[in-house]
Amino acid sequence: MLINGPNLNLLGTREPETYGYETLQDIEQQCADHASTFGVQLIAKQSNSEGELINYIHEAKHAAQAIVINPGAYTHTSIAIRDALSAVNLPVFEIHISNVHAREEFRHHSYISGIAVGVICGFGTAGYKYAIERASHYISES
Ligand code: CA2
Repeated sequence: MLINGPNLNLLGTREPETYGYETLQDIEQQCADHASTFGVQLIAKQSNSEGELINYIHEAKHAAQAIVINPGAYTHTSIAIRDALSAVNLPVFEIHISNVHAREEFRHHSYISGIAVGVICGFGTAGYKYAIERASHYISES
């Protein structure tokens, strides 16, 4: 399951210097195509609401074998999303479009990284495909 958090529905419409020109729909389609080359089916979700993101994570417990997540700004604030990810006990692949470590200090800490298999950040929207690839390999190896 690919989960995108708040404001990522705006991709491709604003701040292209930071977040690129691709829309979320473009990214979800590319990820679905890429996953299918590994024989993996993608379920893509996005929400601007913390509770809804947590519901998607709960849903993943029975519907998915791995979670690729860009939690947006909740990365830096949400113990609730971290707890939900820990609770479902699925491998988590954290992705950020921008290099959060080269930005404001409040973006340097992630509540998610400590429970993630790995973190991809700073490679623009191309990072999503790599996250899907790693998650697909993880699924086929386990
Ligand atoms: O770099 C990333 O992927 C982030 O997760 C994006 C979040 C930010 O709060 C994190 O620190 C890093 C923000 C997403 C905002 O998305 C927008 C997309 C287009 C236009 C405006 C915002």
